Amino acid sequence: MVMKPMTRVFSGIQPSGVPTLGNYLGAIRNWVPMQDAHESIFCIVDLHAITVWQDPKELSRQTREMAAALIACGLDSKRCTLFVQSHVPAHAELGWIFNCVARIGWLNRMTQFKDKAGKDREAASAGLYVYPNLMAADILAYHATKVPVGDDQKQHLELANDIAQKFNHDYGVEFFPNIEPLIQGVAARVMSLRDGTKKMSKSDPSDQSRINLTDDADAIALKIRRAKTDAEPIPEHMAGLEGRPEARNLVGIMAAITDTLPENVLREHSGQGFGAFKGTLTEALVAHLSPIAAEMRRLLTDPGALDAALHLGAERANAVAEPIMKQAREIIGLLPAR
Ligand code: AQP
Repeated sequence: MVMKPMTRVFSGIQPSGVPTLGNYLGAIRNWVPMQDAHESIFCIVDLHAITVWQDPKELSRQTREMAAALIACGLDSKRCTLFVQSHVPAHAELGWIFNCVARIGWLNRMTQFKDKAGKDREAASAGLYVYPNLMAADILAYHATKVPVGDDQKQHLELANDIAQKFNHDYGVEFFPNIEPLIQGVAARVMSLRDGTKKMSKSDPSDQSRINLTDDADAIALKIRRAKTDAEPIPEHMAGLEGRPEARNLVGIMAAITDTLPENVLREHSGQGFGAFKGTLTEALVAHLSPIAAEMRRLLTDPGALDAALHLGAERANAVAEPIMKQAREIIGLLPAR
């Protein structure tokens, strides 16, 4: 038997809609090779999703759909621990403990809350405000030390480390480890097809703004055809994409989906108009994503099997988290339950 190195990786994704090409290129695709390089824990973070309103029927459907998407993309419940956040009580419990450790001043500095709460901050849920505390708990309940994150999540990881250090300091222990971001190669940040300055999001009200992993070839073709661009042709060099966020985005998607650098895409297509380029991009996307969508459809015909895989994942996750929680309760002085 091959012994895995001890590094424990944790990452999560919200079941707040159908996973998008952005989720795929920016996160899920990078998780697949981690399964063999690390002890990997991947979580469908439904408790995070409800920090904004989720229709109850849709939430449970989307949670299963997310599980199907992750498995269809290559996560294998034999090589990683894949489960739903609310199935493992440690997340909510440690999240509460961290609500009592984190300082309000720290949370006030979180830019994602400001972005997500928008102008009417008073009307945002308290859950959205303490979201980073729950995220810290997600990771630290497993003593995970590596977290694959995009740039937008770095601030939350720093906060998680502040929480871990304050906990250790206040209770005079060396209990929670330091977390390090796991920086991926070329970080793919996929932007909206309707506005190249906004990231592609599964909860964007416009379905035309994103490619869903469930989209068929016709839907992909239509969305790419309608994607915003400009009248200029594909430039020769990256400098020619300055001030052209939509053009840059389509070139970036082409590079990511064909596993090359944007510079190579420009070399191959420079001088071409976006009409022709969009045709080639559609072909590349359909070739890459169709097998994933087909596998998702197949997996979703057997919800019982998906639920069983998630149940097994939750048992495995709980087996790691519960001993850590037991020690955490002792450190804090919570009276053990009989
Ligand atoms: N557009 C994107 N480009 C690259 N990576 C992305 N991720 C999300 N959007 C893009 C990455 O996907 C992982 C899971 O994200 P999440 O579900 O936890 O939350 P999110 O980042 O807020 O993603 P969405 O799709 O925008 O969800 P909603 O609409 O619910 O807010 C993360 O690693 C993230 O970086």
